[in-house]
Formats: sequence, structure tokens, C-alpha cells
Amino acid sequence: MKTSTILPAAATATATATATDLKITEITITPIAFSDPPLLNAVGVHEPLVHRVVIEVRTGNGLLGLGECAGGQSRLDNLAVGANAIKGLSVFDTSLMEQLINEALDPALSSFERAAVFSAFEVAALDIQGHATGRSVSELLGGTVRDEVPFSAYLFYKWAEHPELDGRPAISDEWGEAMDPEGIVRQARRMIAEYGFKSIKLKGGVFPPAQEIEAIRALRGAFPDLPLRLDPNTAWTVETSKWVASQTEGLLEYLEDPTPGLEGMGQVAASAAMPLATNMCVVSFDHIKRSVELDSVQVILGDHHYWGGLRHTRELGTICQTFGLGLSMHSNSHLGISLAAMVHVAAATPSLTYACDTHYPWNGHNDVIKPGVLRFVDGSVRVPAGPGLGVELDRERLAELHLQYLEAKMTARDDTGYMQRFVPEYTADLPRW
Ligand code: GKR
Ligand code: MG
Repeated sequence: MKTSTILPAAATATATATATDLKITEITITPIAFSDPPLLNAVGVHEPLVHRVVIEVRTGNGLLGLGECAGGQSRLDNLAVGANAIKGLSVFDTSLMEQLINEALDPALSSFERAAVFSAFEVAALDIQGHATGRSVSELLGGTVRDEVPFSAYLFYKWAEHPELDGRPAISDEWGEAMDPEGIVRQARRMIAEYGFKSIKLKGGVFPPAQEIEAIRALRGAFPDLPLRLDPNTAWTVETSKWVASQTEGLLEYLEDPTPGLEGMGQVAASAAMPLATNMCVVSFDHIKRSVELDSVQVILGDHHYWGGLRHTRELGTICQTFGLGLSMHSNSHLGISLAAMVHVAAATPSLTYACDTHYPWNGHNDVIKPGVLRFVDGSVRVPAGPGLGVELDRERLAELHLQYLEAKMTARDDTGYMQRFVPEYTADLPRW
């Protein structure tokens, strides 16, 4: 008798407390900086430090949710506006969260920036939803269709070290130099031995295209069975892109962003044998209609930071399926909160057709989360069990990386400016060839 009266009363009390206590009471935005090797791309070279942001959202009942996104002073300002707009909101109200953030941000901001700001908070809200319900983020997104998410080996041309600069000594790294096909194959061998990747992407746009085709041929020779991709980040004209496509026919599973713009990509796609992929000309929902009309790309690289969070990325998968487009995932220099979020959404997206990109082999040793959960085995990461994202913040590490950010006085990523410190005549005008 006693038990039956006590139990319903306690259950009601918990339900009421949950509704109130899942309101956002506190948001902490922590800019961090972590080390990065001198990786080359079409617009310069990576600086010794990457600027990124860790977002912590807390609710009335003391739950904590994590988000991560790219940094820069304007991003920090926009995150602060977004954080103010969503205080007091339930973490389950992510649709309203998106609306409030959009209303609060400067109307002149691009839809891309709006999506990036919302995404950081949406991931943290989903993390808390998971902690509150004892579910993983992938379960909240509809459940997993795969237990492990495959990634590709992301190769870069690179210098042996960050050269000495302004009295700062040179900074070397364990990967060494990769400035020719042999160096690229060496890098691939090491990355595949350590992580077990089963496909390979080469960041191009660094050397004249014929040289990069040689690197692709060398990779094909060394790894006869692994799918290959080449991404010059729009470094080539339409004509050059067509020529590269003809030279790499039968070698590439896709060619990524050879040339700028939907029209140019459409012209290349019309004659290329392989699919064209993008994370540059289709980066928000309003680009899709025109891209489909022009048949500009056949594969979209989703990215929850670009596409407005995990639910919208899952929706992107459905749209890709609708139009018969392939889906892969884009990466930028990142740490484990972003990787965990990416793994959850990739696991819950049936239409993911290609292994995802990740910079983690280059940056993961800097991580702000406690080790053990995110491991590459045979090129894949097992979906964290949760609850939520299933990762835990290492506060000591966060404090160190924040201090590093403060000392570096960083404002924005500048691959071109950094390159010009060593090669003053360098320009980032694209297409270059
Ligand atoms: O890290 O230099 C880099 C990449 O070029 C990155 O900035 C790109 O956004 O990885 C990206 C891509 O696939 O284009
Ligand atoms: Mg790309």
C-alpha cells in the first residue's frame, strides 16, 4: 500500500523536475588552439596552430552537453549572440533554438555562418538529450544503420617542418616531408598501417596538375585495390579539370572540387567519367536545386558544421537519395567532439555512400576529450555507446589549449598569409592552372 502511493508520487515529481531542469542555464564558449603540421593546400599552408572552439551547455539539473566548431573572432562573436538567444530554452526545443539563433544573428550574415553557429549548440543540446534519456546521439537521430563508420586516409603534401620564424625555432613533426609521389606514398603507407584506412584522398591544388596525377598513379601502384580521390579545392580551370579527369579515368572513385562554381563543375561533369564531389559549391540547401538542374556534382560531402547540425545533415542524406546523389563527409582540422558528432550522424544516415574525410590523424593527439572512445580500427570508428555523444571533456587539456590560444593571440585562419611569410610572391588566386 505504502509502496504504491510513494511510487506514482515520486515518478510525477521526477517528470516535473525534468521538464524544468532541462532548460539551458549556462553556456561556456572556450576558444582553443592546438598544434598542426605544415600541410599544403591550394591557398597556402596550415599554420602551426589551429584555432577552434569548445562549447559547453549546462542545464538546470546539472547536465552538460558539448559542441565544437571552427574558430575566428567573428565566429566567437556570433556564438556569443547565439548563446544569449537560447538561454532558458529546453534542450529538446532545437527547432525553436534554430529560429531564435537566426533571429538574433546579424541579418547580413550568410546562411553558412548561421548554420555553423546553430550546429555547435544543436550538437550540445543533443548530447544533453542523450544524457537525460540514457540514449546515444545516433539513437536520437533514428538509430544506427552501421556500427562502425569508415574513414579515408587524408593525405597532404607537406613540408618536413614549420620553418623558423621571427625567432621561433623550427617545429618538426613525426610525419616528415611529402613533396613528391614517393613522399605521398610513404605518408599513405604509414597512415594506413596505423589506422587501417581502406580508401585514400589526396589534397591537391598544390603542384601543377601533371605532378599530382603522378602522385595518384604512384598511389594506384602502391595500393592497387584502394579507392582514390583527388581534391584540388578549385585550383583548375574547366579545361584543365577536363584534362585531369581524362588522365585519371579508371583511377579515381571521385574527383572533388576541381573547378569553381556550379556552372564550371557542370561543364566538367558532362565529360568526366568519374563522379564529381564537392564541399565547396554545394554547401547549403539552397544550392541543391541549381546543382541538380546543371548536374554539377554527383556526390555531396556533408558536414554538420556547414549544414546546420546533425538533424539537417541527416536530412541532406535523404535529399541526396532523392536525387540519386552520393553522400560523403567533409572535414577540417578538428578534435574529438566533432569526430564523435560526425560518427553518430554518419551511423544514422542510411544513404552515406562513401568513407568520410577526417583530419584526426593530423590533430587527434591534441584532443580535449579523454582517450579511449574514438579509435580507428581497420579505418573505421565504432559508434560511441553514449549516452549522448559518449565522450568526456578533459578539463586540464582544455585549460592548456585555451592558454595556448590566449598566448597565440589568434584571430582567424590564414593559410595564405602564413605561406607568404616564406614565399612572399605567393598568391591564392584560383583557379591557378
Ligand atoms: O585542411 O587544408 C585543409 C583542407 O583543404 C580543408 O581546408 C578543406 O576544407 O578538407 C577540406 C576539403 O575537403 O576541401
Ligand atoms: Mg574538399
